[in-house]
Amino acid sequence: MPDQAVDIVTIFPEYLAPLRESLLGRAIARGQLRVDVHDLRSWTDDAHRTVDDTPYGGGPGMVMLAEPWARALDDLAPPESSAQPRLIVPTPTGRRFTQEIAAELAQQKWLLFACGRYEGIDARLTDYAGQRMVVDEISLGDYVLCGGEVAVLVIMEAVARLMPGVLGNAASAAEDSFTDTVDGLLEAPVYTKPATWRGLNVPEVLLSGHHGNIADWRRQQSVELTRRRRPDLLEG
Ligand code: 6GU
Repeated sequence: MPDQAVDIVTIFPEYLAPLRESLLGRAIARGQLRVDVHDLRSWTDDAHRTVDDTPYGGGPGMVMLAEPWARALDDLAPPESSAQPRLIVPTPTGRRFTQEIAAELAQQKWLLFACGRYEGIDARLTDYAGQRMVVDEISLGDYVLCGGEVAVLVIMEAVARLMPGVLGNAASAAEDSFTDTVDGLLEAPVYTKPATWRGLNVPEVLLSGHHGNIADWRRQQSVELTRRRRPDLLEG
C-alpha cells in the first residue's frame, strides 16, 4: 500500500492528467503515492448530470450543488470510517498558499481536493465535511481562476517535492527559495558551464573554490535580490 494518497474530485478529470508526469508520476510508479482523479458527475443521478444551480439571493453565475459533493465525500471517505482525509478546497476566498502550508500538506497521509467551478460550492458543503475532517480552503494569490483544477496542479507540485521519499535529492528542497534555510530570502542566481558563454562571464568568486567567499557572495546576492524584488520579505 502506498505511503500517501491523493484524491481529486472535479468536473474536468482530463485537466489533472499532468499529475502523472515527472516527479509525481515517478512516485506513483514506485508505488509510494496513490493519485486518483474522480468525475464529480458520477455522483449525480439526473439525466443531465446536474452539478450546479442559480444562487439564492441572486447574483451572477451558478453555484455548485452540495449534494453531489457530499456523495463524493461519503463514497471516498465514509463518515463512519476513522480514517479521514484532509479536505483541500481551492478557492480565491481561501487562506494564501505558502511553502509552510505545502510542507504541512506533505506530511498528510491522505489529501482530498474538491475542485470548484463557477461561483464556487454551496457553503454548507464545507460545514458538512468539517463535521468529520479537517477542511482547508486555500487560495494561490490575488487573482481569480476559472476553477480549482490548475490550483491543484500547483499545490500538488509544491507538496509532492516535500513528500518523504518523493524527491531524489532531499537537500535541494530544503535550500530552495522560501524555505527556512535561506531565512526567507530569494535564492542567489545560479550558473553552470562554460565559465564564459557568448562573452558573458560567471562571477569570479564562484570559480575560486573558496567556500567561505562563495557563501558570503550568495548571501549578499540573496539580500540584494530580495530587497529589489520582494522587499515585503525583509520586513521584520
Ligand atoms: Cl485556489 N481557485 C480559484 N478558482 N481562483 C483562484 C485561486 C484558487 N487562487 C487564486 N485564484
